Amino acid sequence: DGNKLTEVENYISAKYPEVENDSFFGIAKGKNIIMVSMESTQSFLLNQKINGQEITPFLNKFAKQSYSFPNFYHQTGQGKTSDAEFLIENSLYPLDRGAVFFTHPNNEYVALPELLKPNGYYSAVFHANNKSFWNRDVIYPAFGYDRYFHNGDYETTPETSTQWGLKDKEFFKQSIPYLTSLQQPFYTKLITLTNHYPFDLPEEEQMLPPYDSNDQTLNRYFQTVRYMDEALEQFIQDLKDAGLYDNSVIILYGDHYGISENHNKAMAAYLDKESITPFDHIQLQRVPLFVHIPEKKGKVIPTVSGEIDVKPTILHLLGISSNKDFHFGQQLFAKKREEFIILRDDSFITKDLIYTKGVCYDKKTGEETEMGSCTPYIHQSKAELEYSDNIIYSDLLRFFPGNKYKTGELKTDY
Ligand code: GP9
Ligand code: MN
Repeated sequence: DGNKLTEVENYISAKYPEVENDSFFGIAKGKNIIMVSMESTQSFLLNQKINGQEITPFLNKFAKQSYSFPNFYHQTGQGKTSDAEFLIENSLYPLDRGAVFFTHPNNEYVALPELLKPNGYYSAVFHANNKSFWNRDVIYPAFGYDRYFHNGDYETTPETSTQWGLKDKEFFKQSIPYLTSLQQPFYTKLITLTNHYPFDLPEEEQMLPPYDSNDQTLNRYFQTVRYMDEALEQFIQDLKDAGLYDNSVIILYGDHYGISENHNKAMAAYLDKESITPFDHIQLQRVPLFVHIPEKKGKVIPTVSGEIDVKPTILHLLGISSNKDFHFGQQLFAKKREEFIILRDDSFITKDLIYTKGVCYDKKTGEETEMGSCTPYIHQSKAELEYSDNIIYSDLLRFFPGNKYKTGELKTDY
């Protein structure tokens, strides 16, 4: 079985033969990592107005001070938020059905919290919902998390919560004292909740004039997105006040779409299109990714990228060599990236092509193009997803030499 892992490793090194030592390697060595999972946040919201008002004024500002990736795609399946976490911390694909958080929590993983341990990093995750939601309390120890702050650690009243748990403003506020008390350097992840379907928010907390379409879901979505935007603004200010802003890399990412295909009619009207084609649908799967690095001005990096790329990127910034790691993604600052992102439903995106539902599209025009251009990528995406699935189904990372800890050894009492 160890041979099966070697086969995957050979595939990966053939895919990215270039070992690059660009100027970003180690640029944030020893800094804290503060990552925020932005619930259901899609890129189409950025730099847009409704009724003359910006939807995400803070994110738009923050993007300009960060490295931002306008062609970053979510790659999640039915495991939604948990799939995004899985992709980002393991650089493996989630499964094509079910949630890997539930089906394979006892596997050996080489996840970020565990990888950073030998470099002195303490790790913690913050999420004000039941600790067992998505089986998080069972799988986080396998990722190497030292501490999981869950709803038992937060004070919640009916006024400060929605059906999903604590509202984001209160969540961030109560997280700050925990965050400041952690041993540094730390690796942390905060998971927001308010911008979750059905996007409920009391009227007095709605800060945008109501959007007026006949799709109430879309109308409410704009309100909860703006609420999250304000919560993030306050959080970043609190990080500055706590002295954490200047010694932390801050990473904000959208976990997956918020507006499903059931709302294509309203989305088409909003985007001023006749309809949402399968091509448009794929382009709507872009979610924000902002990476703020202390003392760096940042810039827009349009490379085609996805959640699978975040783990190698973090290791790269911290100056940790990639041969200690196992990942399918490619770090985002590489000059020669292979622009090829595979979605969990077999769709893929390259620099020039989009393939979905059996049709090959020219990315520039959105028109159908001859299948021949897509064929080699179709084969490769099938193979790559299968390699990743095999790793999960056969628990192949048991054989990875860089795997320092057995899952059982990492068990922490939360
Ligand atoms: C639940 C939250 C939302 O704890 O992470 O999960 P989702 O439904 O978006 O996967
Ligand atoms: Mn989610």
